[in-house]
Amino acid sequence: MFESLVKAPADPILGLADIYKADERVHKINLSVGVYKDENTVTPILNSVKKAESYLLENEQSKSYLPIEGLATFNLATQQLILGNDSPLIQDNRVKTAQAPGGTAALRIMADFLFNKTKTKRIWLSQPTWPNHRGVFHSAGLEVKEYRYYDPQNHNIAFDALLSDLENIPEGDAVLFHGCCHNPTGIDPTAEQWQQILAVATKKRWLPVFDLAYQGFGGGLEEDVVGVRLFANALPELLIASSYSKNFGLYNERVGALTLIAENADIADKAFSQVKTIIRTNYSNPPSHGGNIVAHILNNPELKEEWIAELTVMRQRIHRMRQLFVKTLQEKGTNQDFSFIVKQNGMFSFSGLTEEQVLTLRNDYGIYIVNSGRINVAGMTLDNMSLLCESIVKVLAL
Ligand code: PLP
Ligand code: TYF
Repeated sequence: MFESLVKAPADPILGLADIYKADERVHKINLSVGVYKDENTVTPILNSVKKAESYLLENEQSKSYLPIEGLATFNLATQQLILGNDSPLIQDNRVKTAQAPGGTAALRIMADFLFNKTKTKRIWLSQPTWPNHRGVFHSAGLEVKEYRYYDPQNHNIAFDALLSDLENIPEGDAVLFHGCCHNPTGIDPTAEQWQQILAVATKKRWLPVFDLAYQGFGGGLEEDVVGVRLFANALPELLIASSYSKNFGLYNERVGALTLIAENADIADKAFSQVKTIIRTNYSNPPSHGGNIVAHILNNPELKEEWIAELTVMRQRIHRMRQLFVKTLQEKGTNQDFSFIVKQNGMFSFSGLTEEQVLTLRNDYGIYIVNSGRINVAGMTLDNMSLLCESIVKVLAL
């Protein structure tokens, strides 16, 4: 039966990691996969995480199953982090959260819930978006369409095109937004633009859903959820898939959450019972370790403060690298204006490099960038910056 299968294409991002690993050049630079790296190109375990882990090692009593929806302390802390400690939505029991194995699984639960339990059969994604979005929603059965998002000429959001596309989306369809740090462009709507998008959602009655994978990597923990909170407080219903992979550095522990907001407590309760049937027939219940780490940190004021400080260090390092990158490109003699890179949010920069230039950088210089021209700024360091910029300037001049 299996002999007729053809090989599936490698993931455009994860596939590059394998090629990078096999590259024997000593000066190779990895700016592809979206993983934070420190000044020594190491993806560190946060001190707050280490402390939570040693606490768990001492105090964990059992490895029995978690509930289908995961740890209650994790789920409440997640709601508070996204919606605010004093959110009336939480007080009114309109919010339900299920701990999930990463943001990806949260997105997949969202997709299965929409397709199997609601009348939504179509979802609209930004053009461009994280490549796995299409796969996840398509696999669940949803028809996947795109709305315009990016203006490559001005390196900015194509706001008029975006609004005009959103105006034409039928009632009942779902529309996915990146809560912050849009992957791959690094460009988010302003608070004013979120207001305008919300006005269209309200008028057209399509369902906004959020992917929040980088809270704390843009402006800060509060700043990065301005859009999500605006929508949550104004609309009767919302779904949010969030991830702790980046902001806690817990990539391989697989820790994320699906949060559902409904019009009242009764609807929330019923809808969430359907979410739980989806989880039950998929992975049954989430892994405990990562969720316990996050819950322990978020519910312990001292550790939470330490985590916020560590998150701030990561965010600020990326911002410094953005500035240094633009400055060094200039020093190496580029005649192009790259100042837009400083204004982008999060780990990524949409550089404007063409696929041909990206391939030349990979083949001739050992510099690994995603084919779309997306650069992981967190892969830059004081040590590799000069070689990186010199190589880019050479390739730009070809
Ligand atoms: N959504 C976006 C936009 C991402 O960039 C990522 C990971 O990079 C995810 C979701 C998935 O996160 P996780 O690793 O928690 O599954
Ligand atoms: O955008 C990135 O670089 C990361 C990498 O299932 C990634 O999202 C790719 C696939 C995946 C998880 C992470």
